[in-house]
Amino acid sequence: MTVTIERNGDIAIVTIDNPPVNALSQAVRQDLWNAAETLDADPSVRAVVLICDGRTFIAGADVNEFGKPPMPPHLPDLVARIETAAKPWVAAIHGSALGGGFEVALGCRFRIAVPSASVGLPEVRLGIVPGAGGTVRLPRLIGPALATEMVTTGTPVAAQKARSQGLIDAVVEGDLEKGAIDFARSAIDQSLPLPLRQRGVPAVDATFWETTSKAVATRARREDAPLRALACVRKAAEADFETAMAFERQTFLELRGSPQAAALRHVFFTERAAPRPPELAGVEPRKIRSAAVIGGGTMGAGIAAALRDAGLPVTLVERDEAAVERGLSNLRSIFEGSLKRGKISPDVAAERLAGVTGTTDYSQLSATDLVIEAVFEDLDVKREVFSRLSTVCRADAVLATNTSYLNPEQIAAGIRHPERFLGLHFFSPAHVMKLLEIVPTAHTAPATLATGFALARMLNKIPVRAGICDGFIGNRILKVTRAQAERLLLAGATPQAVDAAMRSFGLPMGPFEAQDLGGLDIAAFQRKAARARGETPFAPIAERLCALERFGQKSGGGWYDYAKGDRTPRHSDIVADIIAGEARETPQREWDEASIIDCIVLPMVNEATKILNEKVALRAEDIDLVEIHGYGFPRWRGGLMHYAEGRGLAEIAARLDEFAANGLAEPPCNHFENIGREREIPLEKGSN
Ligand code: T1G
Ligand code: NAD
Repeated sequence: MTVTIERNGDIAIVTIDNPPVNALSQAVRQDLWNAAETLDADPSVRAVVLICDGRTFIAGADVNEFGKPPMPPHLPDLVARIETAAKPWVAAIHGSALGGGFEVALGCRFRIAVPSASVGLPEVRLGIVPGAGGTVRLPRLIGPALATEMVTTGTPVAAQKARSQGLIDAVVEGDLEKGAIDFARSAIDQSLPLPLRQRGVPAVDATFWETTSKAVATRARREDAPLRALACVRKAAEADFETAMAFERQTFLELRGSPQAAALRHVFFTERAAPRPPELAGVEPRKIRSAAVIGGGTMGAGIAAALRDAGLPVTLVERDEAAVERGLSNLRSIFEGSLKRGKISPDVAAERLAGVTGTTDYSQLSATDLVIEAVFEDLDVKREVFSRLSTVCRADAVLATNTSYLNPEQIAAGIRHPERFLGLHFFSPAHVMKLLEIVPTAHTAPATLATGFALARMLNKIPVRAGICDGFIGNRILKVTRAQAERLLLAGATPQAVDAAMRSFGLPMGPFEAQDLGGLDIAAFQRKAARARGETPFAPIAERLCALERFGQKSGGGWYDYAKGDRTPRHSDIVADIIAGEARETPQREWDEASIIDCIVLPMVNEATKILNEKVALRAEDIDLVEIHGYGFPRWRGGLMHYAEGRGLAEIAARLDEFAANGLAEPPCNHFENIGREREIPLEKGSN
């Protein structure tokens, strides 16, 4: 039994126990239905409290049932059954009431929650719309404007705010079950509010739908679900309850089988699997109770902030007192930024900063559990840091480097206890970006590696294991993206056309805009290092721009020109001349959007395939996560390899051959069609 019924006088308590998150499996739906029948038939019951065991209230429909034929009782019918029950139901919420879980709560006459709870309709994040009346009941409860915000973004609302918006009726401190029973008992002595189905939708002004539709379309880019969710809320406002319910159900069923929903489901499960890779099953991570960061620059400060956000005390080590002050001031700016954006309160900001000790003295690290190095990208400097750490720190302290391009094996060469060393490659800004590449060396112990994954869980990051090569997984693919973008320029495309095509594909920014924002100098520095190693990196135009000190927005121009104080990219005659000069030998051709996209994205797939063949990445899913969380690859495309499988690997290989014949890309690598995916989700064709 997933549902039990207990009694407290004239109040019945219905408890769901379906770990891990009380999802609404068929069994739960059936048991709840039976409970409603039983309690309606019992004259001694005057009200019903619906509460959940375990970590959370109902987290939604059971996503595992999405690929299967729907089984009765269907969720919309169950919600209606509860809503029309003879006794009022009170939803008592802890954890999250999400999706179908919140829809069940909307079917209840009252909702109360503990202060740490949140409620929401996150269906758009799975490429669908609510399927059990969420878009129809919500505008009746809080009006179309707030309802639209909730269903088109999918962002959950925390209890206090939910109370002030009218989403819930009360926030209860202390024991939830007792609070719910008391609430129910006092509610039945007063006149009951109408069930939501009997209420009207408050009016909005004439321009609301048009304005909102434009805003949602801009935010969603090419994602379908948010606009479809808006259409459902609008239907709820303009049609009667039953018509709106049918419209929502129809939209839900259409979207559920769509390629976007399949891609988003794939990402959902992949993200949840990432922190616990099967190869580390049973390996006990080391305990992390304190941390240190060496270097308080851009990355060091960001990493320190992430560690503080997770509640760890942090020691920040810099090379001299002035640098310590700069590092602490970098951290202060990060916390002030979070404060300004309303993410933390002034008290929390002060507490976060107070938990950081700045020092130049390595001996303060003798008891620290984890040390992350983020000093200059220079092998000698890093080796010097680790030789000091390896004598000062405990033999079982985990030592990590945040290097982007250096070889962690060389950084760690000669340190004592090399089994405690690994690479932890954070992305900038480190307190915001979700991706963490975890890079073991040949000596890294399984427990050290497991500690990297455990740390990712503590920091709420998405960990991906990467093998050692130039750029690990993400930056190695990025090099191909950038080289292809330049090849396109040489073959007749403009930076504007390339950037527009990649935005239309779903990236937040095109490759040239992105370089102008981040600065062209970092990549130039890396190319210089690569040339010193005897390699021949391909960036003929970027090299020319750097020679002119056109480093991007920060120097007033890069791939584009910028007016003072304005970040709008503008055409640059200088860049056009450089491109024309470099392109003299290359045949020019017309480029449409789809060909530009193929000429960039398909070589990325080819590189990713090499990465898999070399076991630099262990799973195609890992590449999906790296691209989504490190580089803004559209989530609704499921990541680079999910997209590739949707397109068809044979078709991609043929396209790569065509590009290669024209000198526009490398031919497909060996074993191109063997990308070794371990997938559970059925494949559906991706759309371009
Ligand atoms: N169905 C099945 N399994 C689920 C699940 C779900 N809805 N949600 C989570 N899990 C599994 C997850 O895979 C993991 O499994 C374990 O629970 C713990 O999750 C009709 C259409 C609730 C905030 O989108 O946001 O309702 O790896 O690691 O950090 O309109 O899970 O342990 O085997 O994430 O404590 C809408 C998604 C569905 C909620 C808990 N609901 N879940 O976070 O744990 S659509 C959602 C979450 C819908 C109706 C429709 C989070 C969480 P395993 P976790 P957590
Ligand atoms: P940065 O120049 O902003 O900061 C480096 C800091 O290290 C400076 O504050 C410097 O004073 C300090 N430092 C130098 N030598 C030191 C020593 N011996 N002891 C203590 N502190 C010392 O550089 P950054 O951008 O923060 O990069 C740091 C590392 O992170 C590099 O290895 C870089 O490749 C890597 N990384 C950078 C990014 C990025 O986007 N900037 C992303 C991922 C990884």
